[in-house]
Amino acid sequence: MKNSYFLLFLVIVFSGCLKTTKGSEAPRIVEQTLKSELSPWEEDQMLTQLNTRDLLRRKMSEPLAYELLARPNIPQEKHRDAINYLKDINNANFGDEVINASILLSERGVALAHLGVLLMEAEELDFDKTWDAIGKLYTDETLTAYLFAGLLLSDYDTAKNAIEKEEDGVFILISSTSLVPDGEVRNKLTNYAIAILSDAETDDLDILEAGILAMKDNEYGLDIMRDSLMATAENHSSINIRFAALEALGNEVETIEMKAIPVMKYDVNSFSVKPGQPVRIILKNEESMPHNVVIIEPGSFPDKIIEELADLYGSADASGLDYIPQTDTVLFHTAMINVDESTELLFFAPEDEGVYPYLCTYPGHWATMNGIMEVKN
Ligand SMILES: [Cu+2]
Repeated sequence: MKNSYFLLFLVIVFSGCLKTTKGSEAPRIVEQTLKSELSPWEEDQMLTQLNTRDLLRRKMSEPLAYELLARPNIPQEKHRDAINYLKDINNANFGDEVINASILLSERGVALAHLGVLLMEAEELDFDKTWDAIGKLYTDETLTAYLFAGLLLSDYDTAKNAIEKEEDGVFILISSTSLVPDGEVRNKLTNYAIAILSDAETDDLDILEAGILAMKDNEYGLDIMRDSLMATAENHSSINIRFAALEALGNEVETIEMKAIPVMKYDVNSFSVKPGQPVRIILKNEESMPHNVVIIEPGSFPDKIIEELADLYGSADASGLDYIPQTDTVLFHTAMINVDESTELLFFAPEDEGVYPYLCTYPGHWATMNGIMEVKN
């Protein structure tokens, strides 16, 4: 009995709510119908449907400014115009406005790296506001990196101290180097990265990679880093890092793009490299079965490798080993990849000149899937 009283009470309250809502909304609807212009919401909808050319022809307005900023593939000066317009109507400064727009547009789920580029033009960013924005926009990694870079540009010491306290602080600081425009702050960051990278004890792959990347477009940093990069290229335990260091030094890595194609064939049946040369093989599987590329000792194709494969195929762990014989015959090999997958193999070519055969070791494939890598000066 008590329950039904309560229900009745709810019904009365609820219908009361309905009435109030209706009452308060009715005049607004009339107001909008009377206006001949589009409502901001209607204008938004209309703008999102316009192609870029038509968009660029329109007179600037608040909705147009946001629509321009939401599209990465328009000229940067248009993005700048949009920020300047918003900055004037909101009475804010340029940097604040880039941050405001970023937060607003992040709700649309678009990548906003192009706004990060604009951020580098701001004279000064407010520390707390920017730090707060980093917390809100952290899922957009590139934009976040720019926000950190913007903080460093505004107040290097304060920003550096704050960033160093973060878990990935060193990584963030080094990554920022390539984002910051040339100048005093970029030099400071470069020196910071050099100090970290020259430290023999640094073996954090992410930091090394970020550092090498930071130096890539930075002649000043590259000059100073040359020795240190060379040592990295020669000695690092990760071949990825060694290759990254070599590429940062401008050394040529020989890249071979190879496809597995129907029926059980490679599209590349021979290539040549220099002794000791860094080689990258990119294998794409456009065939209908799993495939790999296995480079073997000169003279071991076909008899020796076929014998080793026959032994392997009979063993229980053959597929677990990706059909790679665990012998000295095998020099380098890619992973076994499935249909539509691709993989990358990095290695330094043997120092000895010669003809090095390669083949696919998936059972039954060697006869049609083979080729030669010639090593010669
Ligand atoms: Cu195969």
